[in-house]
Amino acid sequence: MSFFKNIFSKEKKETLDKGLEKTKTTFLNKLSKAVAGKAKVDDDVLDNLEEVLVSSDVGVDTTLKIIDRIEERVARDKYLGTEELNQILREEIAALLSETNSGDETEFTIPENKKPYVLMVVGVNGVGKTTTIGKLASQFKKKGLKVVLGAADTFRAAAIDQLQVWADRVEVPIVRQEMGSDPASVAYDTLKSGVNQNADVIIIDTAGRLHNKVNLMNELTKIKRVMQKVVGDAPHDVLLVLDGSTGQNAFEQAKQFTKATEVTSLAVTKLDGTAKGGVVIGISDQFQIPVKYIGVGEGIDDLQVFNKYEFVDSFFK
Ligand SMILES: Nc1nc2c(ncn2[C@@H]2O[C@H](COP(=O)(O)OP(=O)(O)OP(=O)(O)O)[C@@H](O)[C@H]2O)c(=O)[nH]1
Ligand SMILES: [Mg+2]
Repeated sequence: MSFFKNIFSKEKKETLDKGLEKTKTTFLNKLSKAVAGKAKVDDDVLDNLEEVLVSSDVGVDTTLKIIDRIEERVARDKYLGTEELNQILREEIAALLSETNSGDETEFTIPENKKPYVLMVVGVNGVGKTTTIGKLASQFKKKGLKVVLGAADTFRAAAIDQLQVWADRVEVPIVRQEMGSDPASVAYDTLKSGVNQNADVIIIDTAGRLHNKVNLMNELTKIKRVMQKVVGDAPHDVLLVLDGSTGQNAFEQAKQFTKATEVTSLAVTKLDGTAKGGVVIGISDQFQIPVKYIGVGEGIDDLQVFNKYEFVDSFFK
């Protein structure tokens, strides 16, 4: 058992390393420029470091926390060589993240006492909701769980078809209606069907694009209310998907969405191919809502349970 677990962890690490490559290379390049010609960490180096962190999308508030920690260390240790800065940053960022709710899990799991476990996926258009649902369905299915998908993004015909493609690929049932039908009605049908089929996990896709924000939020509220007619405490998780490649934009979206509707967990996608992966550090630090998953590619296995220690490890390796 532990043998297989080790193999899996190694694969996970390789995927994560590959996914974070651009972020890491860019970051480490900037970092080495920031300390060029300097033997010790002084005010100049700290100023440069601040710029490096902000420009790596860590976010201003989190950057200031990190700089404070390093200043404290400089004051305590008197002499900090710049060649140690990488290691020190890694330690301080890990320590900072250890205080957050994000990234405590290592495996795709759901609570045992919720059956069916209802997961509703929200977020603005194009962030990777449907893809994340497909990947999640695959992971849950691998765990031996029975998964049912609900195509409650009825705003575009293509959205329904796209979820169907994932359902076919993963080989899980999907509940769908015509384009333009009431999303709450699709969600209701999905929960009914899930309960009938004795499903363990039900995942509901929702539209990111409606005529305006108020409409969107009202619709999400309505979907929740209608689902509760079937499963009293549904949804058990409202997962907000954010596109990590938009950097600070993802951050803003998280702020606005969490203000407008109840969100219980976060997924940050498209970390591969972007240098903005630092945003995960800022989001983990700034939100009470945990980052649960990260997307590191378009493939079916390119969704990972976010673990802050693995993340920091890959980030600084
Ligand atoms: N590289 C990369 N691409 C991703 C990732 N996640 C999603 N994508 C791509 O992002 C694009 C949009 O993904 P969707 O899943 O359709 O996004 P959505 O939020 O459902 O979009 P709408 O249905 O239009 O609201 C697709 O081309 C996906 O393949 C990721 O982790 N990495
Ligand atoms: Mg979609």
